[in-house]
Amino acid sequence: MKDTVRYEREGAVAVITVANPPVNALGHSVRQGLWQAIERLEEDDAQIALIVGEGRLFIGGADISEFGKPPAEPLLPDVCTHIENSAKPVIAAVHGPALGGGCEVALGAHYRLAVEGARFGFPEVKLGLIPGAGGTQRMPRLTGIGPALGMIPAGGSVSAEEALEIGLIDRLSKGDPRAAGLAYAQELLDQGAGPRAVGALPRPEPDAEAVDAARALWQKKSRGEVAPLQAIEALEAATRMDFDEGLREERRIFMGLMETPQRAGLIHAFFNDRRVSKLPEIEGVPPRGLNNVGVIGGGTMGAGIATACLLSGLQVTLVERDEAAANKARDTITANLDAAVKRGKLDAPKRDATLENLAAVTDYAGLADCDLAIEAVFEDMAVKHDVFSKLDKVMKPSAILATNTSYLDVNEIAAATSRPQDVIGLHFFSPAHVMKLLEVVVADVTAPDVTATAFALAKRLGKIAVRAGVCDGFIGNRVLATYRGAADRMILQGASPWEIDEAIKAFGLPMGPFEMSDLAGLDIGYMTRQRKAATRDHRDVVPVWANEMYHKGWLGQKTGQGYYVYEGRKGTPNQAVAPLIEHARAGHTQRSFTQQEIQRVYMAAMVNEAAKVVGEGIARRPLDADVTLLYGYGFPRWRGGPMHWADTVGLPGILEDIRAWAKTDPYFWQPAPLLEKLVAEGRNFNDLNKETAQ
Ligand code: 3H9
Repeated sequence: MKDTVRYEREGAVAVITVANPPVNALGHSVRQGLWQAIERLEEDDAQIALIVGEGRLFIGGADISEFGKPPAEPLLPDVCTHIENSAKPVIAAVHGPALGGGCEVALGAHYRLAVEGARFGFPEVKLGLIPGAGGTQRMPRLTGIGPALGMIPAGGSVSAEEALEIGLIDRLSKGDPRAAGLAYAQELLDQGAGPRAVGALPRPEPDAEAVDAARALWQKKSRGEVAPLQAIEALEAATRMDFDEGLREERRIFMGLMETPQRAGLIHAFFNDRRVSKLPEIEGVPPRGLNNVGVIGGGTMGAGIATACLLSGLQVTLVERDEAAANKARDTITANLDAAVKRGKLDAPKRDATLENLAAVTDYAGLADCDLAIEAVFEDMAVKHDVFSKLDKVMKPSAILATNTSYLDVNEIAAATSRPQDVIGLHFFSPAHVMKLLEVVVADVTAPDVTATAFALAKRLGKIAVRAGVCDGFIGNRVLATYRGAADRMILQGASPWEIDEAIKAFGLPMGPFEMSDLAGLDIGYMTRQRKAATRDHRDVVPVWANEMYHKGWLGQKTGQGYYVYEGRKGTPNQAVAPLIEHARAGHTQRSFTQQEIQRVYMAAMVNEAAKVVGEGIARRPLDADVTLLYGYGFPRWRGGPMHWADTVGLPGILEDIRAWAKTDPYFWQPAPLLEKLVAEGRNFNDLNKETAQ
């Protein structure tokens, strides 16, 4: 077994170092090492112990990759209790993050010191769990229930300074945690300080009002996610149970959550966030240098992209067609940055300094020094060709030329230049400085270092990049078009837009498709239908009622009515839409739909199209589709993503549904060949993820 915990003596102090890179996760060998270190402490003549983490951080938590496997002893709660029961005092000296089980190890110690830059957090709910090694019982004993209710159900964290303020730690220091810890140990020895168990502290005062408020908040916020509410139950238990009983209650809830599909979905999402950028084609390929970014077009999208780049410290040159448009773009960017100041993401002096990195110009010549140009102009191939031929003339030879198109053929755009290998799609989602997803659209001859640079840019911008191939809509919008199509078909068969929205929200999405239309504007959908009109198959369903709504000027939130009538942002169903739908239903057999039926149809359409996207190589792996839907389309993270969800419910059942529906609508319900293949082979999407794992 790896030697992941070291025990060394520094005079009277036993220094216990957790050394399990990259994040000192508390895997089996670390738990065993910590257990043995405490045993050894009892046996030798050291008078006090100091626990530190090696590398960038103290301890990143339990080893998530062990979840779902049979637990191996010693279990983490027992390790923490073992530390707490030590007859000699134990100090935890924390630097960097102490998360989840890492925070719990620190709470098992008798004294806690943190150096500047340390953070204490309980991210367990983000994995569908609650702290399971005493965190819900020890934290409120130190801080009172209030701060614990603020942090644990939210999966939040506090800085070292805040931790000191709320009583989570005893001391704040600077510099090297080992040196600071040794000095603290000497002080404690000089004082003759003994062990001081957090578990021996009195129960925290009950606070029914705070508990009720937290329950109400998380019932509203969690949209079907169970862990935050369960965390509140465990914290409430701390106020009325003795420590040991509270620990058992915490364990009971923790083990119950461990068995849930939500835990599996969230952990799938956790690892996918990291796997999505691991692609053989860019492994070991150094990205090109990136300091100056050009943005062409200063509309909502261009200004958002410029804001995102500025916020990550890049120099930005924005090109608009005239002075007035350039000034307007600057105003939009300033407003975006002001909003960031209001949200506390930026302070005013930093905003002013950031704005100094922006040049808004009217001449493409201003882009000559840029390392990357991102075009965000009108979605029309002729316009794009014009922009790219201008970029080709002015940009330096090593520069990357990117388009933010959301559906146009990137190969065709690249063909307008003399350097198609330097052209790539960077599909941002609106608002571009807020939304986390970036689809990196790799064209036929895009050079690997251009793709590597796109992934490096996403990382710098704090975004999640997904590689996509070229097709209409790439991964996300192509899948969206299909499940939207399924929703329109259900309308013709008798479901109302409001029933569909309710069913989709009950599944866990923040919005249904028709609320989404209202938010985006019905003109967007109308324009897309116009664009596709020439190539549309006669069997495609056209939502004629939506065309009528467009012609009536019911464009959604921006005009005060669409599928809903709005007072502020709150909408109530717009009954005036019903007769338009009724008219469109002529000739279609009507039936009623339950919420489950709506969800089944909608999800099958999503999964089937995503399977086509993977089968055609537009998405490299099922996990790429999962990440896209999670970060760009509000798919509930606790369901892991549509492909993970499909694996959970079983691919044969989904295929069976699709085949049954194909009997009456063979055009829309064409099973994805990949789905058929996987079912025939008795495999699932995750098997495919594993096959492509490196
Ligand atoms: C828990 O503690 C439960 C307990 O209450 C009770 C138990 C009984 N385990 O993110 P990075 C991997 S629940 C296993 O890129 P960074 C990660 O996959 C746990 N592996 O680094 C990646 O692998 P690869 C509560 C983990 O510097 C590599 O480490 N804790 C774990 O950007 C580097 O990760 C959490 O939820 C883990 N716990 O950020 C903390 N963590 O290189 C989760 C990471 O093969 N972790 N890996 O792709 C984090 O938030 C960040 O990793 C951290 C470092 C902030 C620590």
